[in-house]
Amino acid sequence: MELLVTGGAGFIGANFVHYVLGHTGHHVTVLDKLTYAGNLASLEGLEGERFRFVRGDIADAALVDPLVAGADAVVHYAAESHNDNSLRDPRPFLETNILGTYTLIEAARRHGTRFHHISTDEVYGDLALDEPGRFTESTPYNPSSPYSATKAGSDLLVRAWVRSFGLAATISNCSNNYGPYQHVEKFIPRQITNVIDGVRPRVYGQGRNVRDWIHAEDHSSAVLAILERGRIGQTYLIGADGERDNRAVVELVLELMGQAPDAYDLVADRAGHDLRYAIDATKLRTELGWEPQYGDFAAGLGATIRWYRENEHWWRPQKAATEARYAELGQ
Ligand code: NAD
Ligand code: TDX
Repeated sequence: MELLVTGGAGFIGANFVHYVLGHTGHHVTVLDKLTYAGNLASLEGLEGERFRFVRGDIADAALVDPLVAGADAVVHYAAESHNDNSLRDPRPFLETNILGTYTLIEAARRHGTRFHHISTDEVYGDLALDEPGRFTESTPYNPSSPYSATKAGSDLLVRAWVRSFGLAATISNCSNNYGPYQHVEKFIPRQITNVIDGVRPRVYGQGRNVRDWIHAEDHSSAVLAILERGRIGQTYLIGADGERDNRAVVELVLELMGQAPDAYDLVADRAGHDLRYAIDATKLRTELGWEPQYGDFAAGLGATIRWYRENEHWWRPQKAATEARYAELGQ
């Protein structure tokens, strides 16, 4: 297959590109605007017969149209992805997540191109800490932040294009990813790189918020399974039973990096901070036979810490500016 991967210079998109080139014979074209979050270094050395990179905006219809026409399938990762940024300036989230997705599905509809839309569990809002249930494909949408509201909007556009225009699309909603190539604005890489810099990790509020962690490579294998074997028009939730609160995660980072487990600070909370996300991935597991490979979180986190230690040239250019933005918010 000829795959058009949007946002392939970002964290999860880059992991997917490496995964596809390593595990299949598919060809990949990445379309990425290279915003502050995109990093060509994540795709270094891939240029060749099976891979090419195109710089551009997914909301640019004239650029998008021939790329979608030439692809057998579009895998749509490109997004503004950081909740904290969406609280400060929501506009780019509407432009990329809503108008960008609209531009892509219009092109896919014109050319009859298979479309897979990448989304998040945050579209479902949050759960109470003691709630026994988890998110399923039939949980009602209830997003909390400008980021998750625009992701929810993009999901609903894709669903409408399936129903109204017969778009050959699938959707996946995944839980929090960790692994190599993640921007230092995000929780786990921020704390790893803080410790490398001799700075104490910073945890929002009381640190009792729960996230359901999955390794980015397990996300990639799930997306590939849905792309190759998923039923058109269906949504699949992706998660690997990795619920942990933020304190537990940061304490494990500190322990794995040889620091005292209480060597972190509690700082100002995020506005509207979702309490807990949790995914029930039964449909993906039973229908498509998908299984995660990174069952051991401590081992996956240890490998991620090693990656950040060994790839300082990759993250160092973003670190100071990212911390300066957080400092303005007291975070
Ligand atoms: P990221 O911020 O690391 O990467 C986003 C990429 O999209 C960047 O390379 C950026 O340059 C590109 N981009 C942004 N706007 C663009 C535009 N207008 N045109 C073209 N390219 C543009 O994000 P990520 O964490 O890798 O997330 C990727 C996708 O996965 C997003 O759709 C996100 O909602 C979803 N997701 C993320 C997580 C997570 O834990 N990070 C979990 C579930 C779902
Ligand atoms: O310094 C920090 N301290 C802290 O306590 C940061 C950056 C975050 N946090 C908390 C907030 C969250 O409870 O850690 C948790 C994870 O934060 P983020 O890495 O910002 O992720 P989150 O807001 O959960 O959203 C992520 O998962 C779902 C991705 O950024 C989204 O793109 C994805 O949709």
